[in-house]
Amino acid sequence: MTERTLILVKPDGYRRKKMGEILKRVEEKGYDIVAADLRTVSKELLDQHYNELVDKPFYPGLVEYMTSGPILAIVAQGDSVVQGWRTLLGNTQPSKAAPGTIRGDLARDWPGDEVRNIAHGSDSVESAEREIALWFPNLSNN
Ligand code: DAT
Ligand code: MG
Repeated sequence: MTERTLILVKPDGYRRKKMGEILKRVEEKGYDIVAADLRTVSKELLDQHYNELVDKPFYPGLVEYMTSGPILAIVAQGDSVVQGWRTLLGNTQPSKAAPGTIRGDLARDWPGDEVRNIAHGSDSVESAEREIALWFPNLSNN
C-alpha cells in the first residue's frame, strides 16, 4: 500500500556530509521524495515530535543533539515505505544496527555520548501522518 513517512537527516548527518548518501538510499529503494527542506528546529517542535519521550532521562541530551545543527526533513512516499524505511535505518543504537543498514554503516556509538543515529523514520502510518502534519503543515494530504 502506498504510504508516506517522515525522514530526518539529523545534525550529525549534515555535519558529516551524509545527506547525499542517505538521499541515495531513499531513491535506490524506489521511494518518491514529496518534500524536502533543510532547517534548524526549536525545542518546541521537538517536544511535539518526541511527545512520548519528553519525560525520559535522555531527553535533554536528545534536544541538545537535535538542535546542534541543520536537519534535512523529507517526506517520502512508496509501497510500505514506513516499515521499509525503518528496515533500511536499522536498530536505534548504531552498535546494534546490522551492516548494510544506514545506522549500521554510517553511524557510530561514541563513548559518553547520547545516541547519535544520523537519521529518523516514523514508526507507524499513524505516527507518520502526525509527524508530517507537524513538520510540513502546508503539505496537502493528496
Ligand atoms: P528510533 O529513532 O529508532 O525510532 P526512538 O523513537 O525510541 O528510536 O527514540 C528516538 C530517539 O531518541 C532515538 O533516535 C535516539 C534517542 N534515544 C532513544 N533511546 C535512547 C536511549 N536509551 N538513550 C539515549 N538516547 C536515546
Ligand atoms: Mg521513533
